[in-house]
Amino acid sequence: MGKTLTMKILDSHLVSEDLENNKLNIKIDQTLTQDATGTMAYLEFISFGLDRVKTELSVSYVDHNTLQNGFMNADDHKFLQTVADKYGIVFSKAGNGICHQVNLERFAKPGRTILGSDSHTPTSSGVGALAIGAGGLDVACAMAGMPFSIVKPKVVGVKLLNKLRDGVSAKDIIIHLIGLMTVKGGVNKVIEYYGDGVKTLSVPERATICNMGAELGATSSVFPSDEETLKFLKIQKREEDYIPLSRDEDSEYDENITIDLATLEPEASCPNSPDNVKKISELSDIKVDQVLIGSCTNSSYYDFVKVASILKGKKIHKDVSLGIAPGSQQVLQMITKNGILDVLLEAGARILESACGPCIGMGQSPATDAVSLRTFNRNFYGRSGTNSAKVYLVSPEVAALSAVNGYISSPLGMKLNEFSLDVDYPKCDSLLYKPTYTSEVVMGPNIKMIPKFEPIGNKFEAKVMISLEDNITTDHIMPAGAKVLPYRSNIEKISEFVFSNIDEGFSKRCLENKSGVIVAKQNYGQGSSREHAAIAPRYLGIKAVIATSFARIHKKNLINFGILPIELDIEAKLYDDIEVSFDEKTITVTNKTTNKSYSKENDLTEEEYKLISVGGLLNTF
Ligand code: MIC
Ligand code: SF4
Repeated sequence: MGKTLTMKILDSHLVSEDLENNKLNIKIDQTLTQDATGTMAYLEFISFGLDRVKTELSVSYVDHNTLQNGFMNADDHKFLQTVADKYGIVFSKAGNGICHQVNLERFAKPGRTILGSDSHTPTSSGVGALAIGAGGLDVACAMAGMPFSIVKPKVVGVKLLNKLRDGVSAKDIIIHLIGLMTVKGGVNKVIEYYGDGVKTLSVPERATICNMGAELGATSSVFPSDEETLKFLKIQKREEDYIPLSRDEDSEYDENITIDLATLEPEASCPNSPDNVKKISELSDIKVDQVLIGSCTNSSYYDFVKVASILKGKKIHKDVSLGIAPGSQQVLQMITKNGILDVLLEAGARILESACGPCIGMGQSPATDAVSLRTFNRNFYGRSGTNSAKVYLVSPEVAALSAVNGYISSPLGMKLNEFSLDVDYPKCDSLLYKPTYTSEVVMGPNIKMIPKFEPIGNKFEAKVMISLEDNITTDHIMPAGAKVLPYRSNIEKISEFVFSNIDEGFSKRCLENKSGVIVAKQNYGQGSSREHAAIAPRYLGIKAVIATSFARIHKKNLINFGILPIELDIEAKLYDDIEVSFDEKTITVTNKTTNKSYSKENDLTEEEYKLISVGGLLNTF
């Protein structure tokens, strides 16, 4: 039997295989970081004592926190720039664009492994790379030349048939798939696309699909490298990076899904979860207050061609605020040169910086109870900065048409070809800096070294500090947004905000009790890769998270920082007294308040057990 594309890339990067635990250790060719996770990742890298990175390419982007309200963000940027220069990392300055968009344009290569400290790193898989999101410490280890360990993924083959109809978008393909598979359906799986429909999708469309594969909890997504990939690399003036790559015809998938593109219609992820999917036709009487077009999911030139085709000669509805953030300098230059920017301005759009911006709650928070249509990838509770807002995730086409009409509208059947895709793609390097290995690292006062954590021990007592339901996101655990992001390099300060959107007293309660556990149900820790969602609770004295199941990246982050993830479905309320004891073989959890005991086989690998025993990965260096 032949191989899937996923297994071809994994096999060509295999360093070792842990058959007993079903894990693969793979070589990482390229890494990327962004500012909000990068400061931690580089503090960790520096603590290894190496003099330069050992990857083929590492890139440090500044795109998340560019508000600079106070000295903190700008200090972070300076730190990142000097670290990059000293240790051999390419630096992408604030203003150059969103990490995933720029990485796709400038660096991602077919057949390469890319590890990024951001959950949407798989965007780069749109060119046939295998790009994976991870916590900062895992990326720091990869920069130090260490292999990255993953659960050997199940490969889901998604067969795409036929061609999308006019007005239906790549975004609708992935929203549809998330509706089918749910936000936990992709955990420890790679989603591999194949079939005749693949060749009808350009690289930016494939990147949109791979990007939002993160919302399935998938390890990654992947497309073949074919004629379309070559075309994309040619227009990006890096044809030499092309290699053809595809699955063997006789390869078989662990799971199979077929999507007939010709039958899809525009869809939306409704509040507050990407898998709460409905057809746009079912939502068409909903009045819209805000429309935002951008983010790493939909901010390519390709997207703006569609948007401008809809907005040409039109004005947005008077009750709608339309914000547009081009994904990169390149996209901004192109829409400027090709007349698209004029169309957007004449329609009444507000042009935002090429950065994550409102996607991570950095500005543009909607009004109380407002309906906000966004071309982004996450609509988790509170993420927009307004807890009562209703955020719908939609395609750029739906967003633009709805901005004009003032209510959710379907573009099905609209021909959107007012502007050409066949234009020059400028190579924008003015905000990209190659390392000179000469800088000294500059560390402002808000950048604090990571606290040292003691091991939790093999037997401990703790109180339940919070008891939660299914699908708790890292946005619940460690909110982002304009108020909190400035403290991403300061664990003590950021820990004040843990669970603050849903439980204001959490951090104070933890500090008073000193030893705590978190109890939750399915898919705990879905969403972002931010390791702060593990480090800050650890700082507050959390020793274990007891959940029915965990999201991949977050589980690893917990272990990396010495918190024990226990996969158990237990009944427990706030302040219940819990006793945990574990060895290599068994874990026992006793709820002393209710007198119930739960026991299970310890499913940590030897390596993970060792990390918990010593208090986390940083204590091993
Ligand atoms: C996100 O989309 O939630 C982020 C912000 O990009 C995160 C990273 C972070 O929290 O810094 C992610 O997706 O990993
Ligand atoms: Fe930035 Fe949003 Fe993409 Fe995260 S999802 S990288 S915040 S644009």
